[in-house]
Amino acid sequence: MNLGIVGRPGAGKTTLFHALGGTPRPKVPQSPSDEGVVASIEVPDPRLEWLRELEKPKKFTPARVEFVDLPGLPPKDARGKAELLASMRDVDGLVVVVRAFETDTYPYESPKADPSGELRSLLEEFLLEDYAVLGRRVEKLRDAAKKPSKNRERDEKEREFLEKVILDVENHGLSVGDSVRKHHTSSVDPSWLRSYAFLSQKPIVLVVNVSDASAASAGVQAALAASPVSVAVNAAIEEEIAALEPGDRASFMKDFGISEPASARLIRASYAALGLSAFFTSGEDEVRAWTIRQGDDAVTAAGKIHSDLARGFIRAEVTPFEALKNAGSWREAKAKNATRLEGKEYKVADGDILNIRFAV
Ligand SMILES: Nc1nc2c(ncn2[C@@H]2O[C@H](COP(=O)(O)OP(=O)(O)OP(=O)(O)O)[C@@H](O)[C@H]2O)c(=O)[nH]1
Ligand SMILES: [Mg+2]
Repeated sequence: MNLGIVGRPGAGKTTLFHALGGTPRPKVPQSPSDEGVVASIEVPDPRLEWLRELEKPKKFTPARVEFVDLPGLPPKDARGKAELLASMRDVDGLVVVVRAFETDTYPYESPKADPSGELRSLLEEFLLEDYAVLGRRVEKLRDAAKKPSKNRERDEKEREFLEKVILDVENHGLSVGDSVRKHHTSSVDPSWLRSYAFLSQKPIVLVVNVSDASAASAGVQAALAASPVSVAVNAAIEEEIAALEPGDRASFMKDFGISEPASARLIRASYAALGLSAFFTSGEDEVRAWTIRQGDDAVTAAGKIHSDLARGFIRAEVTPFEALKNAGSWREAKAKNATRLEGKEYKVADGDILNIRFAV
């Protein structure tokens, strides 16, 4: 699962990518598919750190999520723009970066920062792109309907579905994504949706790239409020923090009264926006976070650890992280009956510590 970092040229996407822990891109210009543009980033989790303190394990393995640093989306038609939009359709989620810092070192469209305006124009462009994809597909299905085909029935169903979406977009001002969600029934083949990969269907995490001067401004607050998931980040400062040695990082943050970098919050928000959550396994050999989809059941979770655990699943011993933390130790947790037994269908909650009983 990955998120593409997108936005206008110079909004600070690459700076943010480095701040998240992505390695700097080599000086030579590269194509978006090249190394240095994709990074698998650890999901910082204070709960996992707490378990590390408790167990002092030989191995420590946080969850990871992948970020892709994409080129800036020019506001006007430009060479390569269609390819860029297509590569945005390939990712599972979007981190949309808008600029809320003033500087004269970069050739911006306008020197004045306008984070809300920038967001609005980007979202509008996503809608237009989706609408174009929709139109092209319907056109193709209408052409196909004129010729004999063994897929006729299926094509017809798909065309009817897309025409409903077009009506919603044209008459009710819905985004393609919202309309697709509205009409999503069992008759809608999930493979259609995967192949359209509508931008307005993707989860969005908004990053308002602030400076010290702009951080508390009304313009920034308004931009942050415009998206259900949003984080204010000073990408330039965060990039500096990320470049420090771990020891220096801690003292730097202490000096500035920061308990954790904003990028840590951003990574967690991105992970959750993708519909992911983590359960833990915890012992003296290893403390580890495992990624599942929100709502996955205990057998599915067990299968992440090893297929044998899913195949021979008997019961899951479940200890919610907070219960262990409140107890302070495994011994106390046991005394307080903090661990319960759950069956195959149990929906694993974020932060559950699991021990799978199995037999093969
Ligand atoms: N003052 C300030 N400058 C920043 C900040 N973030 C990025 N910059 C500067 O803005 C310029 C562009 O930053 P990049 O991170 O390369 O922007 P980008 O969005 O990757 O640009 P493209 O890839 O060309 O679209 C660089 O000179 C950065 O140093 C910030 O938070 N504050
Ligand atoms: Mg860049």
